[in-house]
Amino acid sequence: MTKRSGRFLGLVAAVAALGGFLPGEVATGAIIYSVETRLHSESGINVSQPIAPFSTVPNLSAVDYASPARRNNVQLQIAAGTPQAGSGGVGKLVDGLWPWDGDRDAPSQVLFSDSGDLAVQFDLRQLVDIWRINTYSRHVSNRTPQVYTVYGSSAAVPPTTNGDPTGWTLIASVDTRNNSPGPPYGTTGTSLDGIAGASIYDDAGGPLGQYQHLLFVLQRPGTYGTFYGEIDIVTGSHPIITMESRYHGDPDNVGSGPITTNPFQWVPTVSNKDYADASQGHGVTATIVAGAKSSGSGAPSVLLDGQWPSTWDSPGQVLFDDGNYPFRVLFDLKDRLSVEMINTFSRHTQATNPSNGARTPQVYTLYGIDADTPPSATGDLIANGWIPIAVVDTRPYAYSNGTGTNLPGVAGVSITPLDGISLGVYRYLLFDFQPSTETYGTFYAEIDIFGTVVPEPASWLLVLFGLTSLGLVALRKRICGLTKS
Ligand SMILES: [Ca+2]
Ligand SMILES: [Ca+2]
Ligand SMILES: [Ca+2]
Repeated sequence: MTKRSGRFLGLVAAVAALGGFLPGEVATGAIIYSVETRLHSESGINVSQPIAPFSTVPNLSAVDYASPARRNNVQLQIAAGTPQAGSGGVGKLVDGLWPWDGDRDAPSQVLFSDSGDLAVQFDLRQLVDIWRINTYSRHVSNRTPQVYTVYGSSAAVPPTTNGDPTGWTLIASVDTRNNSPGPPYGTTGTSLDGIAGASIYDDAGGPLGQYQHLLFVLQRPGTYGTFYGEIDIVTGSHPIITMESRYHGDPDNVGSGPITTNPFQWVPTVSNKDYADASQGHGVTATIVAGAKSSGSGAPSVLLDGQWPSTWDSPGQVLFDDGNYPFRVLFDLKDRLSVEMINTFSRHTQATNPSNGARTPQVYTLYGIDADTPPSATGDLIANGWIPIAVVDTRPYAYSNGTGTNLPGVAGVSITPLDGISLGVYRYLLFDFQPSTETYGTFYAEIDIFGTVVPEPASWLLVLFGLTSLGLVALRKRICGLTKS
């Protein structure tokens, strides 16, 4: 089945689903949602920014379509209801942060109302294929459950601006109180303290629909308003980040010498066939633009040589930095690339002391820009104009017997788009590497960048102009021919 027909069937299914599906019901080709609630008392949850709190709901994102850092100019407004005194503003729904002000009860970091329903409207500024809508809440006791309905409009001007759903298209109704698909979800009813996530999607795999406006009618589950911390609007270019770690010894048995077969189960191994690889001759360069590599480290070109380091401790064959943070590496792709996949690899020796284990985990944020000249790579990258693509942290994805930051071995990360087509068009990519502990830098072995060159917008215009000119010439010839005959 082609992508196009799959998408069409998905839309048909979505339309059919609007007729009478029960919220949360699992059915083929329907718009459904998954929900998870986790207690603050569980391990790993009672922290400021839970890294991977859910198994079926993605963690909240700072790189979704609605994030201001993506520069899509999405506008939010309260359409109906009144936020509670002490509540944060609508901007808290798109700041990419879990609510936290040093406490699990952070009213200024969320949007809520105790006096009635709240209607929040998003103007996406253009028609957008929406693949997922994810919502997040957090409270210390009884303000965690989410009960809401979300509607969409594909019109340039929305049907209403006062929270009335008349004329809007129903997308889904969510109630996290009764749709927790597995343990642990705390107590029943409205006493679900902790954090909750809901993810709305079309289980046929395509977009939920194409909309310019979204209307969320947020209901109070009981006496108290829910503490909404984030709403993510996810499009097809959104990154899916697959992370894996393997150990040099049992049970993973990667070994201490050359790596000749793929050590991973889901991530591809190091490639010399990617667009950026030196062997491909595209002239892609990697340059340290902030910080400095350690004296024993190899040059940034080791990231483009298509090779794993030959042993488990080959500092000259990897790029690393101990303590010169920020440590940032700029890739000049020398062309506008529709980026289809980015894979990053690291390797370090056995765990004879904790520092060794700290050099395999990968912690970085990846940025990009589609411009002839890159913005400044020092200071605040988002303020400079860089667009965040992905936030990576492999530490929670340990191999079977790894713990904490002591994870020696190999780590692989694969960043692919949700729609399987493109992460976006970029001329430059910027890796902002962070240490996995305070002191020791990761041994980066390779960065593979797969993609397809796309023409400058200006050359498209030239091509179109050229075709138009040819068309005019042909037309004139025909007219001339007609007048002559
Ligand atoms: Ca977000
Ligand atoms: Ca937030
Ligand atoms: Ca490569």
